[in-house]
Amino acid sequence: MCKSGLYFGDVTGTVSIAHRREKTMEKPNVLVVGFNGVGKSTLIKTVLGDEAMKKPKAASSVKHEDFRVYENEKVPFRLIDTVGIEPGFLKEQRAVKAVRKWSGNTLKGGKTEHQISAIWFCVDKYTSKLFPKTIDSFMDAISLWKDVPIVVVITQSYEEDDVKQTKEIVEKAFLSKKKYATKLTEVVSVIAKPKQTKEGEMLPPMGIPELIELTNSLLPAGLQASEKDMAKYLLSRKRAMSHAVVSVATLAGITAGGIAIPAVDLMVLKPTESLEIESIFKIWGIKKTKKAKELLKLIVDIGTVSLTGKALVSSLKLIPGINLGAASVNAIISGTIVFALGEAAAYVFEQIATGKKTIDDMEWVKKVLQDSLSSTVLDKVTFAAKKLSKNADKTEIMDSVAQAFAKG
Ligand SMILES: Nc1nc2c(ncn2[C@@H]2O[C@H](COP(=O)(O)OP(=O)(O)OP(=O)(O)O)[C@@H](O)[C@H]2O)c(=O)[nH]1
Ligand SMILES: [Mg+2]
Repeated sequence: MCKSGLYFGDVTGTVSIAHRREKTMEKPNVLVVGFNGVGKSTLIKTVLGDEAMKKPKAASSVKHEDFRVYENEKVPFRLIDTVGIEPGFLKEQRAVKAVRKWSGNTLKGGKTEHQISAIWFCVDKYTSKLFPKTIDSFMDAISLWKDVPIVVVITQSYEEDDVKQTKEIVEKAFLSKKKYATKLTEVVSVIAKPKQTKEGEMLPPMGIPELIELTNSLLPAGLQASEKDMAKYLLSRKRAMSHAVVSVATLAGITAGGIAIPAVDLMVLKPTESLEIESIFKIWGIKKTKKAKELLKLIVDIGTVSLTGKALVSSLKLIPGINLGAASVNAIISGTIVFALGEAAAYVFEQIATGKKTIDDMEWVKKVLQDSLSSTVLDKVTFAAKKLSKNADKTEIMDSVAQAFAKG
């Protein structure tokens, strides 16, 4: 089996309970609301995956420019993405009104397919300041759904202090009235997409598996996914999040290494690789013990010593049909190594997190890393180099590297 194939797409071969159930019972819906630009759509994409975003389920009989319903077969709930509030609050009311109509119409007919089972209220550190002023109007808008639990999702939770402050503001607003307080189920914080700060720090996605599990636990008992199905799905999400980190790091590697010198010194990639490995490690939730720190160090060290830019450049020169400048060649090599290392690390962390391997088995770790770096890297570099045109920019280089790995 091709190792890189493990990291693309979802867990296959599972006929999930969610899927089987779908034929007989409609899935509950989770309404996602919040101010303009807080990250609702980004969050939904991370929870359900890219594929689900391509085909929103049509909301029949009402205008649905105001909201979209997304689902994927493995998640036991649908997510309703609304258009966020702009100053003045009118738009939000319109979106929620439209959902209310969609939901209410079928309820009257005795059907439950458009029931709302939970609400995610998204805020970020900026918009939380407006929250105390708008909570009445928001609670009024959702008043149709009386006993529906509300989960406040603090989006783009990069700084601990900001999260704490946001949480306090939100909780205070909910506690201001008893009927609001009883609805607030939990305040969770998430990062839906990796972010690289100006200081070069990398912030990996976080809180997503927890939010999915929490929401599952809020669904009516008969509609919840089983623990086993849930665990499988969360695994696939962690892979997707690791992959997102690998992409961001690869682009950083392409930038750092893409310089016009005869052969890139791969040591320039070390800071990027360290951040990449550390970020992926966080996604997998392995305890940061002394042993784990050794593991991280080992991975980064192997990443920087198993290959040399010089050897790769010379091998590439022997292959006919490649006519690229030095900067492009170095960029491809750098990107490929950061990519390969990240994917291999994600594989290692997954094996450890799922108990298939122990953190003590450093020999195995070395072997996995050396295998993915030594034999395959030249193949991938060659593949990517052949695809590129002479004046390719960073994004094109990134795409060609990603394609080299996607081909298996
Ligand atoms: N790096 C990073 N960027 C994010 C995250 N969440 C949102 N963004 C960015 O913030 C911007 C707004 O995000 P959207 O998901 O479109 O926000 P929205 O709430 O759907 O906005 P409206 O649909 O206009 O109400 C986009 O550029 C996103 O890429 C995150 O967790 N990490
Ligand atoms: Mg949106």
